[in-house]
Amino acid sequence: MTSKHTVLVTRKLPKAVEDRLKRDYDVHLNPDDIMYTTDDLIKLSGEAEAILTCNTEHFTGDVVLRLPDSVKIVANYSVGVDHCDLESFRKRGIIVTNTPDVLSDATAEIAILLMLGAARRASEGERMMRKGSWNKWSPEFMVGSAVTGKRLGIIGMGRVGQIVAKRARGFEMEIHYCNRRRLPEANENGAIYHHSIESLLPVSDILSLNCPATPETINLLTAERIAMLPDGAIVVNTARGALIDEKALVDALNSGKLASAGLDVYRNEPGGSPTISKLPNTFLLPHIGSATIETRNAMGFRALDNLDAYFSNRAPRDRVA
Ligand code: 8YV
Repeated sequence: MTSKHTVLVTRKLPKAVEDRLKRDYDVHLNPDDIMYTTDDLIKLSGEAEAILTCNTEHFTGDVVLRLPDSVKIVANYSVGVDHCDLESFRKRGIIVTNTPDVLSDATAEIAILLMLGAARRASEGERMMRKGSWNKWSPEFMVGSAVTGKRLGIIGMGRVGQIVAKRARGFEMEIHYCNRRRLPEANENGAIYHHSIESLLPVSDILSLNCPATPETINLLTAERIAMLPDGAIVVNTARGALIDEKALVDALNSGKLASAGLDVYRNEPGGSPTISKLPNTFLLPHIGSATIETRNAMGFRALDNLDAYFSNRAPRDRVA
């Protein structure tokens, strides 16, 4: 009988994923979902050959250097890999994988929810009902703006961006996008390509951020760029908080330059921004883009497929380093 390969799992995962892990690996699970410090992580990595991690663990250059030599592969339970210093992994010859595709639909659903919630002032209305403070109606009461027929600007037309566009077409939105590369015409489905963010912004009644956080995209939405959006525009972010200058966003929401913002991601996670949370014209969620049981299972299975491939001498399909 061949002995099983050893895997350290940093967070508690859905049962179906943990069952498969237990069946196929000698696995160190985290049933109490303890948040490991870097020292814990290094110590627990012990003799592990693989680590299955979430984006809550930060693999900085220093952490990667300290990983034991036994670790050959880090399989992320996430599509984003901005918590991993990929160059340091490459230098150490440790393989890194992610989980693309399987969370695109779930994240696009949340982008649409944020658009609708921000445009139709859903958060204000919901809070009013819960507080029992709805005591009047007038023609101008709780008036928001329509989503139907508006121009949607998408920054990052990858897997998620393309599904957001597809769903938005159901609201007869005119789709504009900016991406490193133009999509093949057949995949554009009428979406209008912009070479630059500066060209995209003035036609974005609603702006959706759908690109990864990389050195090129961090802080991409600055005060100067927000000023280029149409007055009363709406900003939606399901990608990463680091894409937005949060102070500039708050200023624009306070001045009325932006009508509202729908956010699922923040610079500070978990927690978010107390300043943003105080603004009435925001619709806020706690980073739940991929939080459906179907998706969270699929993410785990995809991470496991990558480990299975590595340990049977096949190339993991989602290798990023
Ligand atoms: C996950 C995400 O919740 O996959 C990603 O990049 O941002 C999220 O949807 C998280 O990363 C899980 O590790």
